[in-house]
Amino acid sequence: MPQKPIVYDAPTPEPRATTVEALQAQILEKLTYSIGKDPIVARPHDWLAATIYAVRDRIMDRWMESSRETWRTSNKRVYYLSLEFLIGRLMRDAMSNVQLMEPVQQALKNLNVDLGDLINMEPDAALGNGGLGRLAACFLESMSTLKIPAYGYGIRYVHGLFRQEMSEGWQVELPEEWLAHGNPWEFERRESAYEVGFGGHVEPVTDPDGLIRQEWRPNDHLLAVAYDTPIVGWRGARVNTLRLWSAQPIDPILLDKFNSGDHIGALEESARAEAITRVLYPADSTPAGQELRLRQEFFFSSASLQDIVRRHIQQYGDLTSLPDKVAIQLNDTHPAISVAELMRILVDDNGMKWADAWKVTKGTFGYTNHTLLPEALESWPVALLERLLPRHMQIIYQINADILGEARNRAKFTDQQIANVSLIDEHGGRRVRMGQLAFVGSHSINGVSALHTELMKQTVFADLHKLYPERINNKTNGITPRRWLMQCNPGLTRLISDRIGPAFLDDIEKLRGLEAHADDPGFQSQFAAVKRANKERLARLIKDRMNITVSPEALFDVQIKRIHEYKRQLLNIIQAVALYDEIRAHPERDWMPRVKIFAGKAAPSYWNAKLIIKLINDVARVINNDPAVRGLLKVVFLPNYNVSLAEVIVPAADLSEQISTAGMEASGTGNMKFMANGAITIGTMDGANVEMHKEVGADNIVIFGLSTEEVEDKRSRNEVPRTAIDSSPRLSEALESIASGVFSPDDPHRYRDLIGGLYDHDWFMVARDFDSYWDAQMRVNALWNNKPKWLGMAIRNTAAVGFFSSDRTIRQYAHDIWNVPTA
Ligand code: B1H
Repeated sequence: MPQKPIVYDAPTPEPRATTVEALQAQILEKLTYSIGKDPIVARPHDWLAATIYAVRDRIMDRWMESSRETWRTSNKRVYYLSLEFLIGRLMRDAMSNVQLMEPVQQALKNLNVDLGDLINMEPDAALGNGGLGRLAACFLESMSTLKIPAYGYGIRYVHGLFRQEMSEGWQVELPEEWLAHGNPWEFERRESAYEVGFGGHVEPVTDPDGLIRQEWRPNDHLLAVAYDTPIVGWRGARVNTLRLWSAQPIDPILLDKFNSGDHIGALEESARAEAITRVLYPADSTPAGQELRLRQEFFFSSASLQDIVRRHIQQYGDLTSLPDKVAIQLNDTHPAISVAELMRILVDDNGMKWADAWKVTKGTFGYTNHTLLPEALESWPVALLERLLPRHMQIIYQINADILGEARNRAKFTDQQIANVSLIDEHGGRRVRMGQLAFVGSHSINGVSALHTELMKQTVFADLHKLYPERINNKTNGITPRRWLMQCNPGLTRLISDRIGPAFLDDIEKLRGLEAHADDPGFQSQFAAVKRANKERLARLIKDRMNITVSPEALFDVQIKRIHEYKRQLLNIIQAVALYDEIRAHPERDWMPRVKIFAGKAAPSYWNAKLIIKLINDVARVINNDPAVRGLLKVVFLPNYNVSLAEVIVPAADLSEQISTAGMEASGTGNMKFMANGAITIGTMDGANVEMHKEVGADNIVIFGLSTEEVEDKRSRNEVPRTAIDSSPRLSEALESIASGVFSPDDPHRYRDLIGGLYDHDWFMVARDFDSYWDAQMRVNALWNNKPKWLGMAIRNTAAVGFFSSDRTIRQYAHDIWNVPTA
């Protein structure tokens, strides 16, 4: 059906007023007419929904204006394809970005409702595992802030990342239910639904003009239905759309089955379809190789591309102009099948010549790599792809033939180099390497920190880099200063503004102006007072949730992130044990109180990570209850780490633990959040820590440990860790106490193998970095005992965080990769 032409001057309603009176009246109106609740019986959740509806209305006008403008100006659009968007709560973010915090707070107060209570009631949208998903969320906000016409595309999981509970110190996973009370932020778009196929066969068909085309005839179909959420930028600069797909059956009920009495069978198709978008896979950094995961990947890639292509054709009529008007960024390899799907759409569905289609494809896609861990590189068995996506498998083979031809003829590659660039991995059962597919199908391939990008060139993508030397580039990650400074730390934001003026709110580099005040005693004491208030809030949370009393006077030493061996929570907890031994052995020394705070989830199938959580809890129980420690050391593991919890912990941290084995953390972004909030980093020269060290200066960060090259060298020589352990009495004693059951008297062998691994291979260099880490922690103690020194360093960290704003990152993507202008 032909679409109606768009009339740009169609009438629009009056924008909503933003006075307290108007908001108060509208919240009541929403409660009554949209939610159907009498204010005298309304429950807190009803007030939350009514408030969100009122705030949402004030974003609608800008949303429509933003999309009208893109149609009117024919500006290029950016599409960010990501299987994860770890957004967290939306209400405070939205209110703060459109300057509604104060009037809404007052309006609710007049209605006897506390805004803070409502904010804490909103569930987190936890549609992501960790850094990769949170990066996507920061990017969406920055793209709106920088007025880029952008869309996020992903999956509307019914269950986000599992809820973590503790049972005797062990992690237990429970389903997450963010949609239980409905989702007032989303708009279901039944009219934007696409069919997505799986399986079936490929048939050559002859066109009327005699050309032979391949046509894919899937035998399994379902619907992708769009749900849109508005994403508003700072000061309402622009409102973009996050479009999440939900899988639904084409026939909700098979009536013939139902009528013949098979009532369960009648719903089978529905259950099978809905399974695709039911739950987020909970493995961070390691892909789940299951068929359902591949179905998720293709499902959202196909729906997104159909939507992009439909919009483009509607506006521009043909697809050769796609790279001029569309940039698609692949967030890791999870959407990499898009390369084959776009080729299929161009060649099979639109009759484009292969070579032209390949140019269009490469011109359109960019690929971001987020990890080089070998176990994390996605690959799919050829047999599985062939069964699920037979036409895509053919296309992948054809792309591969072209690439291998280029490698052999143009670049004169050796057989080994050819094997390295091949899309097919031949080791033990053929598999398609999604990283290689994403690489060859993109004009830009980027890493997420300077170090990581260098390692990409030297390791996984070395030969592809030789073949296409202009493609790899770096885009160091960033975080949005709105959520991670202004919203989560209003006290610090006010203090900075009082001191250097509010210009930093719009130009974060202006934070550098704080350097001039870093050693000013008056400013230091105000800075310390803000930190103190944030620590008191966290101490209350720890008391409420864990019934552990911690003193806000103590140094808050924080490691919050996914639990992973390469992130080395084990190194941190071993140091706690060594400190415990030392405090008891030398009670006379001038110890300063420290609280080690941990939080993070382990992938449900990752045994060692779960065991490390148990170890932290076992050590915590012993240390926290030992009177000989006299409260000088406490260990706290806060359950169910998520974005909202991070927003409370980060502003309260004194010390930020960023201690991954060098070469293994692609970037890290938690490191940047702590830096913004005036914590000092203890860290290795890994990921973005390297650039933080450069920005803040060597005097304002505590660095320790082996370098990437030293780690590589020790691994390649199969060096044994035993000497490092034997030569360190402090480490030996701590390891022996853990391994012998001092912290697990109920099961003395619980940690034997975990600790044994440090003696045999110690892949993550925990033992070999221990002494250096210990010394660094003692430097931290000395700094803490010199408060003016500490505060000066902390202030300089906030002052130097500007580079790590996701606005800077997005500007670089926009200029170097997408070729779109920014505000
Ligand atoms: C990162 C992942 C990841 N890298 C596979 N890779 C996943 C891989 O479900 N899966 O299959 C999920 C996540 N996540 C992280 O990305 C890096 O470890 C961080 O260092 C980095 O800061 C972050 C953002 O670039």
